[in-house]
Amino acid sequence: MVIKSPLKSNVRILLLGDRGVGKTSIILSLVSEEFPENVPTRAEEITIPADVTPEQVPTNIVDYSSVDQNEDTLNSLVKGASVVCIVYAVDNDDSIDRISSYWLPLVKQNSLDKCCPIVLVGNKIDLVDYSTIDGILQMMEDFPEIETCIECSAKTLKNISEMFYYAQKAVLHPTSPIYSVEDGDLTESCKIALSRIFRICDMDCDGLLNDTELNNFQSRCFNAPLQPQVLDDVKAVLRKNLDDGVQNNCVTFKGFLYLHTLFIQRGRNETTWAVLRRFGYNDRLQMAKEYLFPTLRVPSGCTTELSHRGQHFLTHLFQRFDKDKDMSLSPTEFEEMFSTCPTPPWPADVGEIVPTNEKGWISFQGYICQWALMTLVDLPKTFEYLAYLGYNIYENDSQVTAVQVTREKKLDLAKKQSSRNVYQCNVIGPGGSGKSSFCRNFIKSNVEHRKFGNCGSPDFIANMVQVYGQEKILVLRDITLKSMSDPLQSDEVHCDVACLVYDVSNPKSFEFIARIYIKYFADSKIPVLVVGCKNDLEEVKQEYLLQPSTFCQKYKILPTQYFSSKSHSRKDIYVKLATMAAFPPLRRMVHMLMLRQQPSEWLSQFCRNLREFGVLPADVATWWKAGLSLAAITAIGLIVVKVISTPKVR
Ligand SMILES: Nc1nc2c(ncn2[C@@H]2O[C@H](COP(=O)(O)OP(=O)(O)O)[C@@H](O)[C@H]2O)c(=O)[nH]1
Ligand SMILES: [Mg+2]
Repeated sequence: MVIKSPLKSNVRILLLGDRGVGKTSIILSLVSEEFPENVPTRAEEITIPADVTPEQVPTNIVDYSSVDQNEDTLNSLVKGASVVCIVYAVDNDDSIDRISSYWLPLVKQNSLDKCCPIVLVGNKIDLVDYSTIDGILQMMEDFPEIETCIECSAKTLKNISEMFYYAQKAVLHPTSPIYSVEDGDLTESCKIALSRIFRICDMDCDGLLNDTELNNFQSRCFNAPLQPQVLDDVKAVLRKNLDDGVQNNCVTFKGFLYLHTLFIQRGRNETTWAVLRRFGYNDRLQMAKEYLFPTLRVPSGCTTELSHRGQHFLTHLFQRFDKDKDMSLSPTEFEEMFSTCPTPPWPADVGEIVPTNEKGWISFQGYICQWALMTLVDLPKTFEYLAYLGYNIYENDSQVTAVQVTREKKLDLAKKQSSRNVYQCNVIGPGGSGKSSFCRNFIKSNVEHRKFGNCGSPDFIANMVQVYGQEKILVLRDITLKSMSDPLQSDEVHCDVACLVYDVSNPKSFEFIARIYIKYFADSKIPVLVVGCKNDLEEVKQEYLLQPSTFCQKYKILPTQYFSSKSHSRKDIYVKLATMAAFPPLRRMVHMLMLRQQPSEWLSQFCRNLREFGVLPADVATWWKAGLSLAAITAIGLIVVKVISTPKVR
């Protein structure tokens, strides 16, 4: 799909100028293709259908006559115009003087802030053998709102259709945003936009555009590759006019800017505009909202993740900028990667959120996690940054294809298996229970006892975990309960798996999460894991009617997992959480049975898991080793499931 440039939906051309200069004649000769001998004072408004205009935009042509229209009408005509053609007669100096003394100020007054482009039209060239263009060019320097000028004759039809084409172009491809006639150079914002475009096209990041890159650029902007001869011609022009427009047979940024300056100076604004629009810029050279934020409907109960195309694009982006191939981004590499964005999407120092290397530089894994996290919690930002980074150009499509909306949770539950690749785990517990250390331990390989900085602990932490050989991303959301009666918001409850955290050394800690469990999770389908933190301290009796172990038994949830940030870090808890998220309907770890693996692997994995989670005596594995048939083992497996899943409250 090629994205159409966001052109205007309609062009309104108004002809002004002194009486008798030939406005009405010009309009009528355009329409009838012959010079009208007898003209009315004013032509009726004419609509030219889109398909017969060069730019395929419906165009209205509006005439004005001081004889039958008053000043108020004139003012409102100017306000409604998208471009004004000020007509003068080349044989009438008065009509030329009145351009600057009367017509230009009048247009300026009425076009308020929208800066209506102006085309100067010298009519009746059939009557003289000289040109007025030199004097007009001088006027253009004084009035930047004048887009262009043209001489024509309604009588001989010379330049009549061209004049309307220029007027149309002045609206659709205006000069002033991209080129300053005064400075004879591209405007600053145009240079900034072209610099982003240049960097996106510079695939090998060497600061130059080689033939392949130029060809890709051309194909993407104009849907046709460059002819080899054209490439040579372009470079020849650059070599002739610039010292450093070409380097190692590649086009430099300076050369690239020079080419655009040439296009514009030769009246080919539409070329530069086509490039700018293709890269998302609007008429004010800002990136258009529709381009940055495409609409994607995300029904409730669904989440958003990167699609294969999105992941592929981002992986490739990483490879391009990881110049030293150490699978992490140094501050310089990071800065360069996001140099096409107004600001980086996240700070270079993200070591508190995702995995980094030992220097604190974001690793490839961390980078993917960070994108997954952003796509999960802030989809518009993902769209915005994909656009800045050139996704739409590389993939020739909107950013929507970089994202996939996951299946509704209800369906996941019905199928007893999550289709998601990114799971959100809400880690809920009272302040000081050790939640944040638990979250932090997920991304830190070495156990550090450092306190969080002033900004406190981050709300989200993401890392990859293996769930039965499949790489999944687990996002931990840190939610602090300030008081026992603190209610949870709906988004704090809804997640793929909940982790309720209490402090084993604090007798008042468990009641917080017990209440939360009963109020929000007991009747929900969300799997829950209870984690007792600070396991290195002495466990105390909880001041609650049930002790954690009895509580878990009563509500048929997995036994409490113990964690200490001071001892050897337990990564298996995160795997458990991800596994529970993957197989949500079964609260107990018996959902391991749902795995689709090779029978032998399936069984050994199954046994290992059951033992690990303490639901099977250790010697089951010995039965297996003793050579019991596969079928028998499967039968045992099923019996175990049955026994465990039968409700039995003790
Ligand atoms: N020789 C010549 N006469 C023209 C041309 N265009 C208009 N006229 C004549 O100039 C007079 C005024 O034209 P008109 O269209 O009514 O001017 P308006 O008042 O600006 O609308 C008419 O007599 C036209 O025939 C032209 O290109 N060449
Ligand atoms: Mg007229």
